[in-house]
Amino acid sequence: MRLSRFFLPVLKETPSEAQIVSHRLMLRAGMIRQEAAGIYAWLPLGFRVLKKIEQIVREEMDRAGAIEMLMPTLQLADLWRESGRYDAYGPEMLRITDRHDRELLYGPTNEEMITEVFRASVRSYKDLPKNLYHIQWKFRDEQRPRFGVMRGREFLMKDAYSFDIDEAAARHSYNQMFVAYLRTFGRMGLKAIPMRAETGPIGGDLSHEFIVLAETGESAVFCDRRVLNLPIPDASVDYGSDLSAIINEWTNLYAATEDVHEVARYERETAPDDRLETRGIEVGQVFYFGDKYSKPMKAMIAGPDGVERPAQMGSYGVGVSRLLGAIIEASHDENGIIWPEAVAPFGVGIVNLKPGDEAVDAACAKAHDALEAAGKEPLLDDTDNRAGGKFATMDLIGLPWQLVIGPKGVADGVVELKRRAGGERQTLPLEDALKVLGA
Ligand code: 5CA
Repeated sequence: MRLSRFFLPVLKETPSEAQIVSHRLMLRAGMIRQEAAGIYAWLPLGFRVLKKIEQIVREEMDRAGAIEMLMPTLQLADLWRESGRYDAYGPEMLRITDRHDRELLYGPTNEEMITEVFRASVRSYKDLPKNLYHIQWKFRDEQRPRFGVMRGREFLMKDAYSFDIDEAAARHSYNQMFVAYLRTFGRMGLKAIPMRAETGPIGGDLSHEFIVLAETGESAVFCDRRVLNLPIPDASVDYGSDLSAIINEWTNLYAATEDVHEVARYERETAPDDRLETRGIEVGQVFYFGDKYSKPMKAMIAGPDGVERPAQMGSYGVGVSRLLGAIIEASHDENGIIWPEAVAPFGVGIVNLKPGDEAVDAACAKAHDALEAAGKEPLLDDTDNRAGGKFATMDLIGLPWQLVIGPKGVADGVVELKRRAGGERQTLPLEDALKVLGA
């Protein structure tokens, strides 16, 4: 991609409405634009990251055996009357009336709809287990939308729903999602700690929130700091096997959000030196709620004994759009964002220090095309902005690598390669730089 053709409306000034660094950087880097309180347009740079994050979530869901589908954003109010949540949900639900006076709502979550989809065709234990998910926009009319994509009103969520014949099988589904979440967030370069949590309007009595530690997080959290060093299961993890050893390892050390924090237990179970009391960002939450929806909505399954019982369900959410904010909170410096490779909008930024200079243009085009062909997604700054401005923009948008090509270097047969994360620079022939970059 050439910057002259791209759309990257970076801001020079720090927007005054943004209170936390990720919100400021997303606005300054031209990733999002607020269209209404808590409602954002995803500009091309932000959209590229959103798609990368979504794809990692998808790959790990698929690996764990969940099946992707897509449900609509609008839902019938009557569906929510069946579960009893239509009135219970309160003012966070955006209620809509169509031209025929039918009551609809913009989905804040999908337990009811998936239960309806499921009960329409599944009747027997032989069809279980099933875990269905989608990645879809949600709307919650939050009282205080703030911190940009962190607490939006319209936001992108991955939500998965599992159906099982009994509690033991449902717990296995829960464990599968738990492990998939460890992997998902780990792949994005995040340390997300599973913590015991309140179930809120989703219901049930077993739930974990996955929390990225950050001073700017909305939840106060208490944990044993040794949890930060636990190993993340690798891609060869067998989701069909008993996963309880992994779950136990991750849940034995104390970790709880303030809503369920037990001071006495915390002090008994953690050594004073291991206590970590800080704040965090909830990037995902898993719930086991049994028959809370399947019973009132009559999603009945016949077991091997022929007796019908309500399906045992769980639901599993990931805040896909919130993750951009969480990753930036965890990975930035005073000059801008530092994207982990796996979610970077482009892999390499090429800075042309003298557009119009034939030799420099040729070297830039060569680097661009080679990197493009190798799938490294280069962004070539071929604009006539000043060099200082180009460097500042590259640091701001945080691509993992910067390849600087100017007339002096080209005359000497070299370019400069800079790693955004550590700031290390090396001067080397273009061919060698391309090799380092994998092209
Ligand atoms: N149905 C369940 C699980 S599928 C559910 O809705 N869970 S949730 O309420 O915990 O939301 C799932 C995830 O969405 C949260 O962990 C959080 O990361 C994200 N999320 C929730 N509210 C917002 C919001 N207002 N803005 C951005 N992300 C949000």
